[in-house]
Amino acid sequence: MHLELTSFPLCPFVQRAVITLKEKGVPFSVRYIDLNAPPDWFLALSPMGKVPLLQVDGTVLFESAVINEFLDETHPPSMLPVAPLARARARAWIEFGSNLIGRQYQMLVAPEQEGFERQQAASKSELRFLEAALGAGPLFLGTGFSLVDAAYAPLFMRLRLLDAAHPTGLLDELPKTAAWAAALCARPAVQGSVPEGFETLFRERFRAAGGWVGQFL
Ligand SMILES: N[C@@H](CCC(=O)N[C@@H](CS)C(=O)NCC(=O)O)C(=O)O
Repeated sequence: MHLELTSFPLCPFVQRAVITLKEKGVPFSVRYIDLNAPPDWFLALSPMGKVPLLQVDGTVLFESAVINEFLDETHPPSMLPVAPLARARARAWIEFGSNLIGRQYQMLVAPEQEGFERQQAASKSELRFLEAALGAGPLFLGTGFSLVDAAYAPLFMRLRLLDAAHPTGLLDELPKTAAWAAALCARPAVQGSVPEGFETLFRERFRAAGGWVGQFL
């Protein structure tokens, strides 16, 4: 099976798929595009004009959660629980993580401090739900790496960069979430899931985006 991922270097949703591929040790190739000037071949292939795309022997898959479930089903052992209820719960928290990634992006590009703080407050409320959902750790479902972990690692990696520049306090008083974030950021597959120079690219992009927080990056 030939797997070709289409990526934008800073995209957290692409990173979810890369983490899953690396955790499973599955070979794949990547081609990067510039989302500010997407090539015609990409626009012709991507139904929503978004990355990630995963071409599987030429068939196009899109949506990070769908891509990750496909990778999981085709490369056992599974990173999702077997029992339907536990499986559905894991999927629900993956979707919740997508929403948090969206809020993080809104924090990074909010033109005014007030908009930044509004997203920060909303993120904090949502993270409290996550804290309540976490077990004994160190990972979301315990000791085994799951697709929930793959879904949140990009969020926490970016939060670290943001916190180093302008402390958000988002993980303060959320000890389980903070420990989970640290465990994810320490994993080799997570560290190896971004292209070289990622931190610099991240800072440059969001400085250039003109958001209020960009001045600290
Ligand atoms: N729900 C999608 C979100 C993917 C997404 O938003 N990708 C962004 C880059 S991080 C994108 O391609 N944006 C281009 C656009 O919206 O035009 C997923 O989980 O794959």
